[in-house]
Amino acid sequence: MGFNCGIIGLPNVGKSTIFNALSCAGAQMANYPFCTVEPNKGIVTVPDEKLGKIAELLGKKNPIPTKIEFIDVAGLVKGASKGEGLGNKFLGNIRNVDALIHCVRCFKSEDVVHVAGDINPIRDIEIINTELCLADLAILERAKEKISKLAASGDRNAQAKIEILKKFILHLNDGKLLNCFDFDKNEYEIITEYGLITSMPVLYLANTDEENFKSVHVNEVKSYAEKANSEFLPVAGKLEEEISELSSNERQEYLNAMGLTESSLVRLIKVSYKLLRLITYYTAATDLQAWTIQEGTTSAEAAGKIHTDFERGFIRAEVYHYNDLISAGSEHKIRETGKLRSEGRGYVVKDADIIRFLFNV
Ligand SMILES: Nc1nc2c(ncn2[C@@H]2O[C@H](COP(=O)(O)OP(=O)(O)O)[C@@H](O)[C@H]2O)c(=O)[nH]1
Ligand SMILES: [Mg+2]
Repeated sequence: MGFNCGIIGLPNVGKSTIFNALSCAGAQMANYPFCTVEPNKGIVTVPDEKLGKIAELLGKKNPIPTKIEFIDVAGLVKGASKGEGLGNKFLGNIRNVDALIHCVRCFKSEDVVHVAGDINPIRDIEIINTELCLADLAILERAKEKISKLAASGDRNAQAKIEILKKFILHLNDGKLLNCFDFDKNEYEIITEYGLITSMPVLYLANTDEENFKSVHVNEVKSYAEKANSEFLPVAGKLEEEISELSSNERQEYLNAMGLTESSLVRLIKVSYKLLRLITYYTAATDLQAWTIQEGTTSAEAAGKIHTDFERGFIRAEVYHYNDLISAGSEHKIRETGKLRSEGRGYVVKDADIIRFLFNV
């Protein structure tokens, strides 16, 4: 299972343009194929320089990279949480994603109508965030209502849960997203149970024309993201869409001329990785394969990502690090120099660990 990001924002801010740029760029780069599974859903291979190196040193053919899914969610409008537009359906769609890419319009264009009249990124962000808060509030109020009888009858669990729900409600009523709430373990369980949208990490993507990368509007989005402890990325959506349609030589020339070393596709994936606190580990017992997990995942949990049996029957993990492989030059040398470690189920997996799971089923 990979990770997925929903692209949200008001109508006409460039969501589909960016999705198209991603899918075209991916379709053209043999190394990072993008596969459109539904008109608004695409899966892209995560660029990974280490994978090729490992394949070379371990003598593995056709390594399997890890993937991220992007979903172009149709435009949210004011009142979406009350079912305006196609509101509820789309809010339902984004409950299942791991992170949100909030596309904000910073470009001016006489030809493209702005639903709220003029260019005002902070107002736009707040329209969307208010809808997301209202949608979560509705869920929390309903949840509270549902267990209130039980709590009134003296049920300790229900009472504790209601206290947590109330804290979340207070936080949201303050106009703040739950992703800046400092959860403890019990609170986190409730977040997961209800799939609360505002608890997801957000990347604010300022969509602008290339000459306006440092404009006042883009800077407003940047400071907003900083204050919200969120990631920020400026993208020239329309230009990227045009670039993605060029041949690969022309595209490289274009990027060079713009002083960019990598396409927005690669940048967006890298920022999404950071946003989601994702790391990659590798297995090579048969095929060489990259796996995506969140920081802090233990070896038994990581094994469970491959197969639930692996977690249940976990015995131990044989681990070495990518850097050790690079300096040793082969797995044989790794063993010889004692760099191969044996780790138990509680070992916290590091980025670029190469792991062999031993299990018993
Ligand atoms: N000038 C300019 N136009 C853009 C940019 N991004 C998107 N557009 C245009 O804005 C219109 C709406 O874009 P679209 O991606 O369909 O918006 P969506 O409703 O958010 O999916 C299209 O005509 C795009 O070509 C941009 O960065 N600059
Ligand atoms: Mg669209």
